[in-house]
Amino acid sequence: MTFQQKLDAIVEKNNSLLCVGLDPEFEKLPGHVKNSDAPLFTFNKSIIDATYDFVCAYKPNSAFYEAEGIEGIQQLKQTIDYIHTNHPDIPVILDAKRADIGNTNNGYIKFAFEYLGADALTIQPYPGKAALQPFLDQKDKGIIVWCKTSNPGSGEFQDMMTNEAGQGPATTLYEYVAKQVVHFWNTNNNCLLVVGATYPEELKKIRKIAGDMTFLVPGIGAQGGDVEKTVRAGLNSKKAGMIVNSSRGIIFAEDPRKAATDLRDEINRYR
Ligand code: OMP
Repeated sequence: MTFQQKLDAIVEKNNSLLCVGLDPEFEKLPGHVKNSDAPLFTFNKSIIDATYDFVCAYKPNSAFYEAEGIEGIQQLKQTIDYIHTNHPDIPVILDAKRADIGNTNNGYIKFAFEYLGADALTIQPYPGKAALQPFLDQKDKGIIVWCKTSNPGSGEFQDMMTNEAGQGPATTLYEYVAKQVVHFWNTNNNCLLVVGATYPEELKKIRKIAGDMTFLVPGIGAQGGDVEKTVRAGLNSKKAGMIVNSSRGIIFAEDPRKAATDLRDEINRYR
């Protein structure tokens, strides 16, 4: 089963485009959790147990686990194993934003897919298709390419005008990335694009380029993205095609189950 097939099935089953980001920043964990044997995993387990019937994916961001050294990595694996064992129909996106020269990428692939068992991985486009081919060759995995990111300074490079290497009219770099991925990188039908919820106008433009391709859309919740504008701008022709991520807005809410239900339902209102 491919990542997209797994995603489509759970979107339907849970009637959800919501992805909960498992970003357990140690300093923010409740005191009793901090003192437990495996604090990151203990915290994640409580979030997963509270939200599994309202999500279409979980997205652990590797940074919060790497920060805790070897024990953090072990708990990242424990978290992914827990999801696969207890909720095998929910895909796990490893958010690690990898990319390097060709053979080095094989190390990232082994870590993300063989060791951790992730279903999808975020990557950077900067090295170009030829270098990133080892990722693109992972037919059953989701390869999620950074296109227009949610951060306030994302325009520094991404909004630069380019003339597509002299081949066409000037366009922004993020649109060029979208076109390359859609037309040349996606030969295995396993590519997705990252588009920040904080840029609904750009999201609309990228949707026009990308047809029905699925987008990972972070920036709802703590980063202030507008749910209605985001959903209306990003849906594909099947009223889906988005994995809408919220991390801090759900996991550090007073009642994560209610926060997840409310956001799932709010997203569905605009579908
Ligand atoms: P919250 O702001 O807490 O909802 O977390 C957002 C998550 O999505 C973090 O793990 C970010 O690293 C990630 N993210 C963005 O916030 N913006 C982007 O443009 C891309 C990502 C990502 O690739 O997931």
